[in-house]
Amino acid sequence: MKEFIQQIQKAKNIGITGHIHPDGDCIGSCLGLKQYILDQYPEKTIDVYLEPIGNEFYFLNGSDQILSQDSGQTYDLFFVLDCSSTDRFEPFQKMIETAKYVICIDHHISNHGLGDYCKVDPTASATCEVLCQIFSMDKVSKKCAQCLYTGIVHDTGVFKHSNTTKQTMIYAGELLEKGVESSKIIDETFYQKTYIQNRILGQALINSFLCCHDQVIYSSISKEELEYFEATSADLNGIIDQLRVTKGTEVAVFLYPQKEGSLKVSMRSNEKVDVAKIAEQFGGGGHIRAAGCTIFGSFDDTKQKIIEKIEEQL
Ligand SMILES: [Mn+2]
Repeated sequence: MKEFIQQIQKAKNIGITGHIHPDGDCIGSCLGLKQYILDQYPEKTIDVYLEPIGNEFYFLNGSDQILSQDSGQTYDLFFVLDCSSTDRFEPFQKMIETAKYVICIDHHISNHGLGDYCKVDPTASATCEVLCQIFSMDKVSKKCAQCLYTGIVHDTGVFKHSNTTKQTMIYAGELLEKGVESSKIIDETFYQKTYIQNRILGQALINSFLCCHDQVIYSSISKEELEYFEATSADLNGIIDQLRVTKGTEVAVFLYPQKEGSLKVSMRSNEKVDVAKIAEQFGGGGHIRAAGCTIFGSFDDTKQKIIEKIEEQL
């Protein structure tokens, strides 16, 4: 990718961001890209902008320098990673608009092109995997590899989702060779849960019910429950994946309220239903088997709308 290297060489200062509610792939790709550029061009100024990240990711190099608010700076080059639409980087939109050149790197099938140059590979398991394609592996340091490996681990659900290909494993193997602490990353960033996270997961499982001839499992967490458990939206990661493994179900849906009064809808499917298509109809996006959207409305109305769309596909 000539464009990638040329633009980096030209730029004095570079901004990097990913999507709101940053997950492992978003954080890993942003910090991995920063590290990769710094390893080769230590003189460049590179700032990563993300909403606050979970402390399980603090071991990644550069995580302590992440900026969570628009600094008002103008950048020569801005990278938007793991983001399929503009509302997904909304807190930093102004800086992206004023940047001289914007490169988007992503793997969401719902990404129809962002920025001045856009590289989207929907067959890649993670944005970190797309970065593996772009980077020269011999120039990837251990610090960078830790970030990329974390992203791949998270978006593949530890190499278990159907997006895990032979190529994913080849890249993961190459990253292992860099000295990546695989067990630590998998245990401490993926499986470990805090007491609060476990309790709210339990509540979500209790709240769940089956519908559409037991093919759909549906659950939600209310604002009152979030307050009761002293949980934030970051504590809800992983609930949808636990719902998905309910034997006999095809689709899992999970809802929770966001700050602005909207509802966040996460969806997973196992074999048939294209949940990205449903999410797109509500202005969201994602992948065929994992997608999400934001809906303004009541829990009941939203439930009806989503179930209707799922039923069309079942
Ligand atoms: Mn991703």
